[in-house]
This record gives sequence, C-alpha cells and structure tokens, in this order.
Amino acid sequence: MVARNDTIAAIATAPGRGGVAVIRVSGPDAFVVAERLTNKKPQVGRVQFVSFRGTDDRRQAPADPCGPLILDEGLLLSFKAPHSYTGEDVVEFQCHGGTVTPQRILAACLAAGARLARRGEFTERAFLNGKLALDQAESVLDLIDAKTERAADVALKGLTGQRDREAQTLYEQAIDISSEVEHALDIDEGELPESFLTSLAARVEELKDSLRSALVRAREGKILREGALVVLAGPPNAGKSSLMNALLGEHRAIVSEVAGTTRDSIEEWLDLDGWPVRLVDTAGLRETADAIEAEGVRRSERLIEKAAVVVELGSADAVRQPAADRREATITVVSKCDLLSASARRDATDSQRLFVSAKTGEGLDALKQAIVDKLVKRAEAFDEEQSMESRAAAYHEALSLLTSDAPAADLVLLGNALHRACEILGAEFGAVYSEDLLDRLFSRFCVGK
Ligand SMILES: Nc1nc2c(ncn2[C@@H]2O[C@H](COP(=O)(O)OP(=O)(O)OP(=O)(O)O)[C@@H](O)[C@H]2O)c(=O)[nH]1
Ligand SMILES: [Mg+2]
Repeated sequence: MVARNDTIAAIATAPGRGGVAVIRVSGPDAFVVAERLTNKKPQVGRVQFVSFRGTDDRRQAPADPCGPLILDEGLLLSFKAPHSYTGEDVVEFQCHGGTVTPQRILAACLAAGARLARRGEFTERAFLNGKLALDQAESVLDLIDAKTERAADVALKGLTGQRDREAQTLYEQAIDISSEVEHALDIDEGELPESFLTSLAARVEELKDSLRSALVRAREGKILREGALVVLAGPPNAGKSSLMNALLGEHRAIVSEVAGTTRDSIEEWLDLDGWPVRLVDTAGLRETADAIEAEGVRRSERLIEKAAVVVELGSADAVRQPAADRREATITVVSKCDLLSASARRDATDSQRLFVSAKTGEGLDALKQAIVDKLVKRAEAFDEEQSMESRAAAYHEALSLLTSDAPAADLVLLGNALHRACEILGAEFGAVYSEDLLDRLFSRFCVGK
C-alpha cells in the first residue's frame, strides 16, 4: 500500500433518502475539481454558496443550447493541505440528499478528473499522512458502527488516543521494573537492600493488576464493538417470540398458540444498559418430521452454541438443564409466570430461575439485568474465548508471562519475562505496523470515509 498522488471522490453520507448529502474530494486536484463544478475559486475558511454544474460535454451538446446543466445548489467547504481530514487538499460539497443528486454530482467530479475512492481510502490517506494513528483510524470505524452510546464512548477513547496512552502507561510501568531488575543483576547480591525483593514483587503485582483491568476494558470493547449474541431458546410454545417482542417493546415476531410458529430465527438489535445485544428468537427445540421445522431446529442449536448468553425458557416443571459447557452462559427462565398458581410458584422457586411474564411485564427488568451481568462476567473471564482482538491478546500474553515464567525470586527469569512483556506492550502503541494489517483494516470502511 503506497500513498498515491491522485484525487479521489466519494459520497460520504449514507445512501437513501435524506435532507443533505456530502460529497468529499481529496487530493492535489481537489480545488480544480471544485472550480470546474461550481465555477468559483474555493476559499479556505469560508462556506460558499454555489450551484453545481454538470460536465462540459453536456454543456456543449447542441441539444442543450441553454448553457451548463445545473445539478443542484448547495455549499462548498474547502480545506488546504495539511489542515484537512486526510492531510491533503479537500473539498466537500453539501447538496440535497436522495438517490439521484449526489450520484450526479459524484459523476461530475469523476468527469472533472477525480477517481472513485476505494473503501476507507480517505481514512487510509489520513493515516499515511500522519493525521491519525492506527488505533485512531480503527476507532473511526468503531464510531461509525457504534450501536449504543457506550460503544461510541469506547470508540471515542480510541479516537482521542486514550487507548494508546493506556498501552504506553503499561509499557512504561514494565520498563521501570525491568530496568530495576537489570540493575540488580549487574551488582553483587550482597549490595541489594534487604527490602528489594519484597518491593519488587509488590511492583510486579501492581503491574499485573493494571494489565488485568486493561484486559477487561479491551474485552468489553470487543463486545461493545461487535455486539453480543443473546439467544432465546426453549421448546415450542414456551413464549420465546412473545418475550422477544416484550424485550424489544414492539411486535416484531409472530406469536400464536400453535406450537412451531417460529421456523427461522429472527434477529434485532437491542440496547441493554449500553451493551449492544443481537437478540435472536429461535424455532422451538423439538423432534419433528417436518423438514422445514427440522432445519429451523438445527439453526437454533447452532445459534445456542455460538451465543454469549442463552435465555432458556420453559414452564416451571420442564426447564431443561443447560449442557455443562453452556451453563455459565445460560439464564433459566420460567415463562408465562402469570399463569402459575401461588403454590406452583412456591414449588418452582429456586435462586437459579427467573420468573418472567411477557404478558404482564413481570421479571423483564430482572432478566435484562441478568443478561448484562453475564456480559460483564464474560468480559472479565480471561481464558475461555478463542478470538481475542490484538490488544486484548497482547495484554493477556504480557500478563501470563509475568504469571507463569517469573517467580519474583529468580531475577534472571523475571528479567526475561519483563523484557518480552515490554516488547509486546511497546508494539501496541509503537510504529510496528504490517501492511497486511493496514489493508485488512481499511477495507472494512465504507466508501467516503
Ligand atoms: N399468559 C401468558 N401467555 C403467554 C405469555 N407469553 C406467551 N404466551 C402465549 O403463549 C403462546 C405461545 O407464544 P409464542 O411467543 O408464540 O411462543 P414461542 O415459544 O415463540 O413458540 P414457537 O415459535 O412455536 O416455538 C401464545 O398463545 C402466547 O399468547 C405470557 O407471558 N403469559
Ligand atoms: Mg416463536
């Protein structure tokens, strides 16, 4: 991937109907493109009211003797390098939204010499021109994708460099201890103050605590970014679809007294106390001869395996016990609790079960809280997850180096472990980037960003 000298253009706003759209142009010819479209010299630091004109071919067409085709009226904003998002000359056109006008203005930009931008190319240029660090570039994407305020807050921490500073602080903490150990290795053991080893052990423990908290934050970040899969499961007619609707506060899934109503899974986003949750209603689990329903059941089972949290519904006497490996992730719910008599309810009460009624709303808040609690626990559980993002993996690795290989009494071992931990932490905010990593990151962006 190399910095290019051409000029790129793209529609920066989401497609579809909207009041205003923004077309962004970046590169050495950005101002030329703007002048050809608006017939005005771009002026930095001013908002210019302009008419956007079509391409020259159209103006010269004999069939159109009335001069240039006006595509729209709107605003022109101009930024001179390096004081722009990308660090290059940038112009932004604000025009009316919708499907046609932004596309026509984009086409006019291309006819005026710009090239259509690839996904993420604006942010990639910002990175290559030193306007954004890698973590910040990644955070731009997270901010765009954020589904809850909490997720947006985490992305902003990355964008403003707070996450890099966190890695840097940990690195410095490790370097400090490491240099003390090096020093201790250089001098005679007899010259070390008596308290040296005790205070060293305490500082290593402090560093491990900091690493642990950073790891929890990094893992929360992953859940906040990607959302957590929460699956409603249970036998047919248990009230899964009704519960889905009650949690969403809308009639999203079809509910009926016929067992086997839901055949395919239904998915919606839900904001639970800031945690973005992918809530999925599934086909009821049962043996069935119906081929379509059987496929639905298979899909439910696959979803249950992947879920961060499984909400298992059943009547008081029929709640299935979750498989051993899914127990941590499962919340057991007695649904339709409004139908239970007082005595049946007493019999079924145990601390592991939540009584919930989609009809009366009883227990809904407790269920939401239980889901959030599971998500927090999941962020705190260190080992079980396979796919850790790079920063969490780095913190995890540094932590395990200091835990397993470094008895504080053996200074040589501790010194080695600290050395390796410093390398790992340093790479988290340092300048060690691989091209592959960059290509993978920027291709996840939308065009125009
Ligand atoms: N009294 C009462 N009835 C409920 C409650 N929740 C669901 N029902 C009823 O139970 C029946 C089944 O509800 P659904 O939500 O369709 O159940 P489901 O688990 O999605 O069923 P399948 O999609 O067939 O697997 C419907 O007649 C609902 O009206 C509840 O909290 N209280
Ligand atoms: Mg259903």
